[in-house]
This record gives sequence, structure tokens and C-alpha cells, in this order.
Amino acid sequence: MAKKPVPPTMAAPSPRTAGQDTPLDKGNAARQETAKTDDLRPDTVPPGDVLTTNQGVGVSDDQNSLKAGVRGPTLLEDILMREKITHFDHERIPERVVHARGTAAHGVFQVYEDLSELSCAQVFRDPKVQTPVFVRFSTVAGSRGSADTPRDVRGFAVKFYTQEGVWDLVGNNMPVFFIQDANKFPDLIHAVKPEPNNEIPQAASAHDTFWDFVSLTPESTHMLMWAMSDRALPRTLATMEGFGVHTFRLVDAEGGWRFVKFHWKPLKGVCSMVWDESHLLCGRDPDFQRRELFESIERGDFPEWELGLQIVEPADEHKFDFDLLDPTKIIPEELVPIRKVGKLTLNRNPDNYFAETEQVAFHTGHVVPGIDFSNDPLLQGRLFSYIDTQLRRVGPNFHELPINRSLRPVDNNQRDGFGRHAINPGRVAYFPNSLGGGCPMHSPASAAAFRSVTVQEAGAKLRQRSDSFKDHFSQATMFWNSMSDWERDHIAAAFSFELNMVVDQGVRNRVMNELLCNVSPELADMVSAQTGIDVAPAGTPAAPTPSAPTPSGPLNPKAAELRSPALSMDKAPPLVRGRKIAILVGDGVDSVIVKSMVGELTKAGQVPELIGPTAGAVIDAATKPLPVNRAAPNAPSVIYDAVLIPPGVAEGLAGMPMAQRFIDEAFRHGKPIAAAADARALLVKLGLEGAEGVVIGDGKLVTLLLDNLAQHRFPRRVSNLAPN
Ligand code: HDE
Repeated sequence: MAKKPVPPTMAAPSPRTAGQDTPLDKGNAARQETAKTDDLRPDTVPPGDVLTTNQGVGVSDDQNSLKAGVRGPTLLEDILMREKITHFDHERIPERVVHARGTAAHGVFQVYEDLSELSCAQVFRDPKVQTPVFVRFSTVAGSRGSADTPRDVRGFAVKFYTQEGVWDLVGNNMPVFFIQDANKFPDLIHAVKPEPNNEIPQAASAHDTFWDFVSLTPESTHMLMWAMSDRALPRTLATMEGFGVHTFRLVDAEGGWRFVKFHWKPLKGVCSMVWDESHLLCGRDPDFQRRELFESIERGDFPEWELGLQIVEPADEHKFDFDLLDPTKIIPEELVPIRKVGKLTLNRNPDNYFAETEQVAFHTGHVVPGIDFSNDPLLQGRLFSYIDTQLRRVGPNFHELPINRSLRPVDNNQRDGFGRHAINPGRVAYFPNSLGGGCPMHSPASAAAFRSVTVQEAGAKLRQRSDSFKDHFSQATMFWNSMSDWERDHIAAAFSFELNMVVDQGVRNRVMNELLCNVSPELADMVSAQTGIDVAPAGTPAAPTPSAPTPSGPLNPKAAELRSPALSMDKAPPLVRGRKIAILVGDGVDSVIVKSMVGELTKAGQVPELIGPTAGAVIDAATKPLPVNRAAPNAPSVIYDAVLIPPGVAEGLAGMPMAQRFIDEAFRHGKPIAAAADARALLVKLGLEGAEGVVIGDGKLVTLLLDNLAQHRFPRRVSNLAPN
């Protein structure tokens, strides 16, 4: 393509152009260097030696404002104080309407093999290329200062900085959504956010307005099953799945296309917490998940996911008993297998939360050649919403901010606006033109450029949902059918907790009789027993209510037989690494054994921490100090994944109620516990001896603990896991 001549004075490489020719393949992911790192470097400003104003003028005194006399009034003339305070007053940008609380990391994505038969996108074509990514995880309902671990959907938004422009895959950790039409999104969010009269409750769906809305929106039932399951309580961000949710299209070089659903499969497995634990964490360590992500990356234990694709040929679009365009439905893995095509590795923490994690601006409409949209009405609405929200939140030049800018140089005739960085020389800012040599021109036919797929669309102009979107319950039933016993217990307990927080009797009845009864009589009975809400006898007409926006469809007669074993989390995680093990120590501990335990656990990729009665050190059996990592009052059991009681400490622990509570809490949360033989009496006293996942003895204690850790948890130990 003919390039506009650049005047010599402009030719010095700018940060923007510096990244242009940098090969994206930088070798091993562990090096943590990518073309995006190079691109960000010139904007990364380490602190200097001398304090200046924003105009680069040296500051002689940053301790005192300018006054008329030492006890006199402050002068308007104080340009130093006014600049500083004015900037401070403007430090915030509006928090995201949803997904306000988030945390992020840099990394790379690499495909395993050339997928050009599916997509011409460069990110999918070349297995040698490591595409830099920035991934932001979030909760949905809470505000920016809320906690990490409430029951909620998690955002899983991935920005790929490809050589052909930026691709954003803005997904969640659940594969379906509450609503089918984008027009209902403001209603859903108004209902789940704190109630508008008193701004209560924060980051919680357990209140009347949420359940009122969903009780009148039967299409939300399938998503409610996910949201009330332990999927809404991921243990860490590295142990949750991600989903693109909507059906998209992959497009090949000839313009041929196929439907696709995107999946992220965590290599650390899909692991959750129990609800009481997540509740306690909200108070004891509200930053638990962001801290865990940050620390694991710092110590080189990089979270990894495989990208999975479910491909559906256009000819097969109508062969399912649900509509591929309906975002309240999954394609069960058993019907269309997931092909693992590449790996995402997060290997570098951001340098600055605001500049990167807060200012990153995702948009479902940021796609590259080779990826296109489907007609899913929720996706179509998102295509409007995200650019609009970024304009409001970050401004019209959000694409120029370092974290958002494309590695491929941007060249177009868009101009000006708040905070414009680019200095576009010349007088031509329009197309077509002759005065600028016709530049920038259309991409030549041979080059990668976004071209929408050619598909026939015809239809009457109407506001109506397709009949193929009407079955709101079959997949909710399939989800229930696919759960193990303890997963069902947890789901029923979660529905019950939420409905017991709902005051309005009409809302409670409607959820029971118009949603849950249509999912499973077993679920309805379990919730009824825990809430006191009566299950209406079959055939009882529903109480008069405002009618639901779409009539719920007839129950699929085969729904009771639907099952998708892949949906259950009741399986051992493939990779157990980076788990935090609490080693309880006290005076008299056998430090030789403790050190060897620490060594063994570290070698196995786990993170042991010694917890003592106070910070500092304990005195070991040989009267030598053994430094501890944390003091017991500052080390709640909920931040650990397992407990180890080494020899020589049982007597001390027996006199410490706090230690016993620690062990008991870990037990109730299903965590593996291993204790030296001299702690047997303590475990007997706590009623834990002989329980699943509890080992007592002196030989191979760490090996036994690791074996149990390989199962993540022992959820069947305790039936009542609701918050208490
Ligand atoms: Fe979003 N969503 N959303 N959403 N969403 C936003 O964009 C919206 C939906 C998701 O870490 C907003 O930058 C509409 C589904 C994530 O920065 C906003 C609809 C899924 C994030 C918005 C949906 C998502 C957002 C708020 C219904 C899963 C956080 C701030 C049509 C596939 C991205 C912002 C980040 C953020 C609108 C539904 C995921 C207002 C209108 C379905 C992960 O534009």
C-alpha cells in the first residue's frame, strides 16, 4: 500500500511505532516479554530524583502552602498547591456500571496448530506466535470497593493484542446469561444492584428486587441454577472456567464461516469454595482473589487456561432442540465436543492499577478479521453498549491509552476529542482525498481487513422473540440432573438462603412455583423444606401477577432425562499447584521436621506458611527460634487450602481456642487436614478423627496430605454449609 510521505522531522520512532516491527514471538512465556511489554515501556515512568510540577518546573517546598504571613490566609496565587489539589480532585473516572471490581494481569496466548481451516485470524493461524494479552477478571454486582468473594458471576475479559488489531473476548465464568434480549439488561442490573432507596445490599443478589425481577423473567432460570451453584464461588481466579457465552462466527480466508462457542478451561481445574467460607473471606480478606492472582504470578506460578472451540457447521444450525442464538442455552459438550486449540498464560502483573486495570476498555465489537458475530440479540445489544460505556467512562480517545492501544499502527481520519495524544500532521482528515495522496486507503483485497460475512437476512420489522427461545426450563433441569449429591445440596441451600432474605411473600411464592417447580420437584421440595414456602399442588393457578414478558414454553417432555456430566465440578482438578498450606506451630515444635515439610510442600509446588501464636518466631524443641510467616490472629483459616499440624505443638494448640476454631473451620469447609500422631487427642476432642480427608500419623504426613489435596475438598463431610 502506498504510504503517505512523513516529513523528516516526524520520522523519529515514537513509542507507538516502536512496537510495530517487534516480532510477537518472543520465546518462552516465562520471559514475560512481549511486543505489548515493549509498547508499554516508554509510557512506564519510574519515579525520578527531583519533584516537579506537571509543567516540569522544580518544586522547592511540597510541605507548606503559600500564605500571607505564617499564620495568615492561603493565597490564590499558590500555583503549586492549586495544581496538586486540582489534579487530586480529578483522580477518579466513573466506575464501571457493572463489573466495577476487577483485577487483571498480562500474558500471552498461543495456538497449538495452524487453524486457518477455521479462521483467517492471525492469532489462530500461526502456532509460533505468542499474542500478548491483558485479562481482567471481575465480579458483576459490587462496586469497586466491594469484596472479591460474594456469590456472583465473574467477568473474564481477554484483550488480545494481535498483529491485525485488538480482539476482545469479553466473557464470564458461566456459559449462559439471565436474559435473552439486550433491552432487558438495565432492568436486570437495576434489580440486582443495591436497592435505590437505601443502597442496600452491597454485592448481593439476596434481596427482594432481584428475585422479583427474575421471578417474572423465566428465561433467567437456567442462569439462576449456575448462579446458585458453587460456580458463583470460585476458589481462585485461576480455578474458574471462562465462556464467550454467545455464539460467534469464525471466518476463513475465502469468506466461508462456521458458528463457534469459546471456552476457557483452567489447567488448575474448576474448584470452588463453600459458601460460608466465601462469606467469611468477604470480611477477613476482601482482596483474597486479587492477592492470590498477584502473588501466584510474582512467584512464577502462572495461571493457565486452554482455549476450547465448539464448532457448528452452518448446515447444522437447526439440528438442536434449542436455538444457537439464545444466550440462555449451552451446547452440551457431549453433543459438540470442545476442541482445545491453544493456551493462555498469565505471566506479568500490571505496574499500575489505574493506568491498566481501571482504564482498560473492552468492547465486544473489537474483533479482528476471521472473527464475526451471530444474530444473538444479547450480543447485538452489547455491540452498542460497550463503545458507549467507554466513551462515557474513559473518553473518545480511550483507544490511545497505552493499555488499550493496538500494536498495529492506527491510521484513519478520526480526529480530536478530550485527551487526544496523536498529533496528526497535514490538512487532510477525510476520505476520499487527493490532497493526501488518497491515504490512508482501503486495505487491498489481499490484505487482512475486517469484512463482515455475507449472509442473507430478511424479515418483517417487529418486536418479538423467536418461538425457538421459549423453552426456559429444559437446560435448567439438565443442569440439576447433572449435579452430584453435594452440588445439589449446595444449590438448594443457596436458593434457600437467598429466598429467606426475600421479604415479599408473592415473590417467594413465584420463584418457587413458577421457576423451581418447573426445574425439578426434588429441588422445589428441598428449598421448600428450608424456606417454608409451600409448593402449590399441581394445577393450582398462579397468584395474579404482572405477566412475564414472554410466556414460558411448555416443558420439554424429555427434560427429566437430559444430562451433561461435563457440568459437574465433582472431579479431581488436573493440576493442584499453588495451594496454601497452614502449618500450625508453637513453642516446642520439632523444627527439623517442620523445615523438611516446608521443603517437601514447596517442591510439590505448594505454598506452605508457618502460623505462630504471634508474629516473629516460636522457640523450637531445641530452644532455637523458628521464624513464622504470620500471627494466628491475622491468619484466618479461610485463606488456606489445607492444615498441617507438625509434631510437638498439640499441647500448645489444646490450650488455644483460636487454634481449635481454625482447625474446626477448615474441617467444616472440607479442607484436607494432616496431623502428627501426638495431635490425635486434639483431633479426637474436636470430633475429626477418622473423617474423610483427615490423616493422623508420623510417617509420610506430607505425602498423605498432598494425596488428599489432589481432590481439592471433601464436601460430603458436612451437610450444612450455608453461612453461619
Ligand atoms: Fe457486559 N457490560 N453487558 N456482559 N460485561 C460491561 O462495559 C452489557 C454481558 C462483561 O473487565 C460494561 O466496560 C450489556 C454478558 C464483562 O472491563 C457495559 C449486556 C457478558 C465486563 C456492559 C451485557 C458480559 C462487562 C460495563 C446485555 C458475558 C467487564 C463497563 C446485552 C458474556 C469488562 C464496561 C471489564 C462490562 C454492558 C451482558 C461480560 C455497561 C448491555 C452476556 C466481563 O458496557
